[in-house]
Amino acid sequence: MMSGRDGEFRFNRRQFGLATSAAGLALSMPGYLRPAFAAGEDSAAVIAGKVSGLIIHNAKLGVMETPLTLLRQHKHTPKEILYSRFHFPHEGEAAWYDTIKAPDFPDWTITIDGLVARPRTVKAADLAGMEQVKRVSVLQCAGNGRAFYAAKQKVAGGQWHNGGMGNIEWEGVPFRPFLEAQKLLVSSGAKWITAHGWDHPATPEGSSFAKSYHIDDPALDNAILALKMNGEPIPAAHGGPVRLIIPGYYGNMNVKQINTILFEAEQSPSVYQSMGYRMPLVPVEPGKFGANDYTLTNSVPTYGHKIKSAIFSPLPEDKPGAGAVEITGVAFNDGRGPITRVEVSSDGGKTWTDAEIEAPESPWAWYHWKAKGTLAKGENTLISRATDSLGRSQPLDGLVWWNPRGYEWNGADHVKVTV
Ligand SMILES: Nc1nc2c(c(=O)[nH]1)N[C@H]1C(S)=C(S)[C@@H](COP(=O)(O)O)O[C@H]1N2
Ligand SMILES: [Mo]
Repeated sequence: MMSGRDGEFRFNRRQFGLATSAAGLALSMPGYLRPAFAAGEDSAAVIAGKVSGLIIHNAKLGVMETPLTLLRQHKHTPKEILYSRFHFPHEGEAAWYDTIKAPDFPDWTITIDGLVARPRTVKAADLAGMEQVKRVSVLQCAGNGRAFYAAKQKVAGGQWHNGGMGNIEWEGVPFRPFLEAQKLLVSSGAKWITAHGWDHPATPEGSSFAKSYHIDDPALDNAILALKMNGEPIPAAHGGPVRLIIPGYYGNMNVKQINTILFEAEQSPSVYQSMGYRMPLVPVEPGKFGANDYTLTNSVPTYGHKIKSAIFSPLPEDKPGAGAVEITGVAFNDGRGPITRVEVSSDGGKTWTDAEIEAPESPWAWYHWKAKGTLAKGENTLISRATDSLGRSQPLDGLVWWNPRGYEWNGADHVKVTV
C-alpha cells in the first residue's frame, strides 16, 4: 500500500484516507451504524474455529462477545471463545482473517517510515529470531459494557455487556528496543507513533484502522510486537501474523495485522483516532454532546483501561439457593498501580465486605477475587467495586461517564440473582 517514500503523498488514499465529515464517518465506521445483529447467527459460522453460542453483535464484521459462563472457566482466554472485533466487512480479500487458524504469510513485512532519516522494512520472519518476552494482559474492547449506558440513554453500536474482554498471554519482541535497533534516526519533530493494520475500508475515502501514541508514552515501554497468543502463533482473527500489544491499553490500541509504523508530528487523521475511540475530557449529557462532536482538544483517545471489576459467580444462570454464597470475579486496570481492594455487597449496597484478592500474573492481568455473601429469597443485587493504589476506583453509578459512543464503562458491577 506504500506508493513510494518521498514527499507528503507517500500513502495513497486507501491507506491513509481522511474522512472527518459525518458522511465519511458513515462510510468508514459501519460498526456504529448497522443494526445490532441478525438473530440466529452462529458464531462458529462467522469465524471458523469459534465455538457456537458466542453473542454476535455484527456478523458481517465478525464482532462477537463471550458469555461470562464461558469466560470464567479459563485463566487465559482460549482463542475459541475470545471476543472479536473488526471494522471492515470480511469479504473478498479480507476473508483470510475469518478464522482462528494462524495465517501463513512468510513474506509479511512491517514498514517503518515518516520523520526518520532511514526508513526501514523489516521482515516479520526476522522478528522470531529476536529476544522474546511475555506479557499477560487483559484485552478489552473500549465498548465493553456499552449496554449498561442504556439506563441513561442507549448508545448506538454493539450492545456489549461484560464479555468483550479476555485475559491473554502474549509473547513477542519488545517494541522500543526493536525500534532502536533499526537505527532509524528519528527527527526531533516526531511527536507521535502511528500503527496501521493491514485491513482497509472498501472505499478510498474511508479511513484505515490506525492508532497513534505519543512518542514518550510510558505504556510503550511495555509494548511488544507480538507473534504468539497463549503460546501459539496468533490466530488470523486476533491479529496474526504480528500484532502490536500495549499491555493495559484498551483493545483498539492493540493494532492487529500491523504492517506500518509511522513517526509523525501529529496524530493520525484516521477517524479511528480523531473521532472514534475517544472520551470527552469532562462528563457530557445526552443531546448536548454528539457522537461527531469530538475534537483533539475536547477529548482523549481511549488509552489505558479504567479500573474495573466483574462478577463471574454466581450469575443468574447458576440459579443459586438461599443462604451463604461465595462471590467470585476479576478486577483489572491499566497496570499503573496494583489493585488493593475489591469491595463486595450481596444486598444491593447496604453492607459491604472486602474480597480476598489473589496476586495477578502481571500488572495488566486479571486479579481474581472472592468474598462471602448471603442470598435471601427473592431478588438479590450483588455488587463489586475495585480500588487501586493510586486511589482510583469504580463509580457506584457508572452512568456518570455516559458518552455518546459508549466507551470505558467502569461502573461498579451489578448482578441480579433471584432465589
Ligand atoms: N488492524 C486492526 N486492528 C484492530 C482492530 C481492527 O479492526 N483492525 N480492532 C480493534 C479493536 S476496536 C479491538 S476491541 C481489538 C479486538 O481484538 P480481538 O478481535 O483480537 O479481540 O482489536 C483492535 N485492533
Ligand atoms: Mo474495540
